[in-house]
Amino acid sequence: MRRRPPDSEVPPAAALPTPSSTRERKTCGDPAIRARSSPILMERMAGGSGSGSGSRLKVVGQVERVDGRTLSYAEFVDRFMRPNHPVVLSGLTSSWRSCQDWTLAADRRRPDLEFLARSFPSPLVQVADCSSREFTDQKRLEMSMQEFVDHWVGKSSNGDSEGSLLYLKDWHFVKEYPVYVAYTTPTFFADDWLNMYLDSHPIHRDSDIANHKNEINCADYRFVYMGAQGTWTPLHADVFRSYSWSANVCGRKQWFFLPPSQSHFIYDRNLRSAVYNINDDVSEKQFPEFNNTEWLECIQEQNEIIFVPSGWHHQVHNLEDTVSINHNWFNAYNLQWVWNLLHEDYKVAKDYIEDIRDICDDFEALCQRNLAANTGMNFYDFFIFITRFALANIIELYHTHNPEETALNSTETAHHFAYNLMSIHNVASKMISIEAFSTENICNISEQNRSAFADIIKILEEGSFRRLLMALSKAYDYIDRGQRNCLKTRDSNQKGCLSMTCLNSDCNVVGHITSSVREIHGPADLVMLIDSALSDG
Ligand SMILES: O=C(O)CCC(=O)C(=O)O
Repeated sequence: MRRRPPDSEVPPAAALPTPSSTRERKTCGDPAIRARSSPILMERMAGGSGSGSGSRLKVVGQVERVDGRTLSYAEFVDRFMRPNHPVVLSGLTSSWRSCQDWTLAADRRRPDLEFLARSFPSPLVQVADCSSREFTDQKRLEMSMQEFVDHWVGKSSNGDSEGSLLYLKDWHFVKEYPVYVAYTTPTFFADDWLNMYLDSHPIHRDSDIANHKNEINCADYRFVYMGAQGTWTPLHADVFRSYSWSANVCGRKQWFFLPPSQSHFIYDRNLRSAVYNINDDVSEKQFPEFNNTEWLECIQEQNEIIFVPSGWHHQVHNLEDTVSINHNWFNAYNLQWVWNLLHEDYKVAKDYIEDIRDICDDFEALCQRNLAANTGMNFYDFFIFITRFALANIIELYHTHNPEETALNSTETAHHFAYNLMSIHNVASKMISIEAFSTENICNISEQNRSAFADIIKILEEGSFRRLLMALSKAYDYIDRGQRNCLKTRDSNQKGCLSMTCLNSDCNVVGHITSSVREIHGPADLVMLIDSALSDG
């Protein structure tokens, strides 16, 4: 999922209105579950607390289904990832351990809750109470895995949550149980810069932000969700405007999707709050344009995987007891979305405190602190992120241009790296004129931030950067092999001058990079570095 830091962690000066972009949950009222049928025009379920009545949810189509075994990576990019369109993929989970271990041998449609509680006894998991709204999300509780399962099977003696519909969300399963390989990420979703980065880097460098108790600092975006029939997730668009994919290990889900071109219809007049349950009787007075919305629907069956594109609002209902695995991620194809969201949220954060600018010692730093607290990342975090991906892609591109030095021997892979660099170039170009990157503000940024992007040679020598490079190289090797449907089992890291060895003295990649730019002082230098790398190619 897509958690942002809880509001309670936002420093008092940072208390912001909800930005016009949503990543948070919106929820309220009874979970309204529809049957499988999907008529073109569906009655909206009554029973919400709104004042309107008899309005309809207009479902104009179904999400396309494709057998994932017959789809190449290039086709997935061309048909779904680049055009930012949802799809349901089948046939990709047959070898997953979770599909065996986590379901009952006698009935694979049902979760083996005893096995899950016994094998993964997490002391603290996050659980949403689906019948209780708190601000823009469902109320969150923390409990042990055993308590959650006890509640599910009806053994709970806890008066508070008894009878409520509890939904385990955002369980960082891979981080907690790294040795147990529950699933393999399909190649379509392997170009995942967000999780690659978080596996070796903190998202914030600034000590006042990083030391702030913030789960996003030390987490990833790979989750397990578990909920009984009737649990649900309110209308939202995902954190950072990332993509997500979600696979049903068992159970079925109903999804409703709204394309980004219609996002503005779900907001109130002031663009402050958004509809949080499309099954409520949404107040026409409060949300006058909601009636214009046109939805795609999808019933996602067991073992199917859904691709959720960037910026599409969606609401999800578990039609049966369901266990699912889901990741959020971004890469070159949706990097612009992440930047646009940060920029929009930044403007809101800045406007909100504009009246105290004159009495602030460092107004920009306060804006950035608030942006990090509300959106989960600020401009400097993002700039450090793209700088490192630019360097990693330049190194990989260099090696694909020197095939005697590499195991990645594919023109297509070289195109990936060049495309990645162009995407970073586009975003960095937009950052050049931003106030946060003015000479004055760059001079004022913390030493932790500066040292994370300034000295190229130092970055190239860091263990964390080498791990990132290795992860990127592996991901493209995996995609490359998937693309060619090749069953070779070579270990790419033993061949050629790949990530772990590419900084050896006999490899000139460092000289190649630093011949044009030695230090990065802001987005303009990054653009110059990329220009130089692409022109060499
Ligand atoms: O499965 C759910 O309840 C929500 C999943 C979701 O919103 C997502 O994967 O983006």
